[in-house]
Amino acid sequence: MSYRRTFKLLCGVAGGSAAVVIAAVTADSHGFFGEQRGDVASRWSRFTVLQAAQPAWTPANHTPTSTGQAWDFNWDKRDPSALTNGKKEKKETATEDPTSEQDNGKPKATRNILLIRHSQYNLSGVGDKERVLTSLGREQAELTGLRLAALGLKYDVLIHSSMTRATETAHIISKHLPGVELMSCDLLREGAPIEPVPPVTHWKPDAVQYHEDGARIEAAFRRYIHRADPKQKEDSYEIIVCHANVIRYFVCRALQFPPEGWLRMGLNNGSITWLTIRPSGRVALRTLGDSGFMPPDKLTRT
Ligand SMILES: *[C@@H]1O[C@H](CO)[C@@H](O)[C@H](O)[C@H]1NC(C)=O
Ligand SMILES: *[C@H]1O[C@H](CO)[C@@H](O)[C@H](O)[C@@H]1NC(C)=O
Repeated sequence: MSYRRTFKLLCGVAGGSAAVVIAAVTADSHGFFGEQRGDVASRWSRFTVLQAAQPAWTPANHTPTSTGQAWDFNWDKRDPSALTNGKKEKKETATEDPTSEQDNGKPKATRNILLIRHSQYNLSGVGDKERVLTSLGREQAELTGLRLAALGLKYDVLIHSSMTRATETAHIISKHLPGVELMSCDLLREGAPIEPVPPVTHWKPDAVQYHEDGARIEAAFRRYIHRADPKQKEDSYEIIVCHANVIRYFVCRALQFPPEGWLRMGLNNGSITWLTIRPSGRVALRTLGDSGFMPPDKLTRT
């Protein structure tokens, strides 16, 4: 249980001592108090401390505060109201026609993007070509393909990064989705999107790598993650098989979270991350790194 959740639990039950005790036990078993688990007496003394602290926790000092950042509805530069603003002003004196081209220019469909992390590959391979899927990786891709098929969605296209591991994963998934067009794309290759905050010591790409990959991965984001075109009549379901860094960066950008936070998330191999983009430009993350459809002994992360 995270600190945040524990905190919420505690806040939600101000005054209810039984629930406070439960929350405190949970917090304690997770080292929340920064101590080893002590004897019963010392635990009870901690509860006393907690309960004594309750009256001070008024809504005024534990309500989360907003950062004040608004949602940018024109994040993909396809917001029709932003596009037609200029025209509208010029046409101010013209008679209002609700069926004008302006109205027809509004997106109506929802886009669903299912981002799949490639499955496990041979890390000892030298260069991309040798980094082929392991036998477990091939099994994972079969499971992901079965899952996508079982979801029964009307997939429009299966796009994959041109790297070997993503291509292999996509081809295995493709067997389970007959008739869905396969496309390869260089923009989706793995890379270093932006220097992560906080920094990590085990992974330190050169500045030039961020400089090159960052622009490319941002280009991939702009190419694939946007609201539907006004001409699109029906909701769409697109599968993109790519890489953990690319997917995490996409999620941050799509949700308008700080992009440098991408490394705070982890994704299992073969997992499904599902973004929904409404015609209004609203974005929802339906699942992040879902791999619950894989038996635990098939799960891998790093
Ligand atoms: C992984 O790649 C290395 C280097 O090419 C190779 O020696 C090794 O046999 C490969 N392992 C597997 C399980 O394929
Ligand atoms: C999935 O794929 C490769 C290695 O096989 C790694 O780069 C990832 O971190 C991830 N994990 C595992 C264990 O496969």
